[in-house]
Amino acid sequence: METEVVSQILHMKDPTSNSTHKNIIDWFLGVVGLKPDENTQPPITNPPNLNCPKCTCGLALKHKRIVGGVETLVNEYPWMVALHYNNRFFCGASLINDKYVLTAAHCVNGFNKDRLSAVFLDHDRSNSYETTTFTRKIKSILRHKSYGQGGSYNNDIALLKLDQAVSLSDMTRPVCLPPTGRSFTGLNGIAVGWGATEQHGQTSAKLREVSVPIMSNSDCKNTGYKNRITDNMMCAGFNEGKKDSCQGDSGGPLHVINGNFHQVVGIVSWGEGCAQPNYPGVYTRVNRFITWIMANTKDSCYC
Ligand code: 4AZ
Repeated sequence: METEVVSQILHMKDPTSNSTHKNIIDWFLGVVGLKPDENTQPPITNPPNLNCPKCTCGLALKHKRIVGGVETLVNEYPWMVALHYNNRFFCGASLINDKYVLTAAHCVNGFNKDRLSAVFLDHDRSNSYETTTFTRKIKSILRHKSYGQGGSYNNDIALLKLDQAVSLSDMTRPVCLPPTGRSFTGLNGIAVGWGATEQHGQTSAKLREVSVPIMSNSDCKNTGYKNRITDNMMCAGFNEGKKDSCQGDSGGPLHVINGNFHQVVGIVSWGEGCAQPNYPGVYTRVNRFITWIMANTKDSCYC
């Protein structure tokens, strides 16, 4: 959907602006999606009138290091949000700044915002004593206006504005947004969610994660999906299936780790069943929407 480069907003260095040998190699590796980890995130300029505190995005609580995945550590992903409707869990979401969570448009299609809530710091949803969660109501739902146009699940992205900002800390911090222009092909994606651990199974009580390789879109169009894959989507998974996100993981993040920083490169969106051979998981390609995200979250503090 979006192609505009927002390096001004994200203060990204233009990799072609310096002609040293190293920069050309870095640029080439970046273009083919193999750029080595960097330990820095580009600084973001927040509106001066907001008095935004200094903060850091994307740091997992403990950096060590669904179908076929493993349980996460308790509160390992401080941006992970459980969306509830009528007090019942139904989708994932990611905190991206102090006032907005990012999720899938299909998660909030036709929903009444007054029945929605965003639950922070949960891990085992069946145990209300394990962690101290907190909840925000939703002030507004912004579904991408082109959701579903040009292909089903195309532009499957939405922003939920929280009724009250969250105070950012080590326990609650936003995930980093990915830079524009990169494909992430060949990198490992980590999907996180409370979704079903098998096709047609129940959602998981405990938060889980699964590592799945990100495919090129041309490879993904050679799977069973053929031309159902648009440029606004990203596929991740194995040809033989086995590991995947699943029903209930929708709206949650697919991360790439850049140094110590987690970037939300995808949003769990759709798939033909779960972990089926020749049908990888399909994710919203977040870096196609950076301009849209920044334009619609101007009243918030980024890290
Ligand atoms: C779902 O129904 C769903 N295998 C989410 C993700 C995937 C399939 C289905 C990906 O919410």
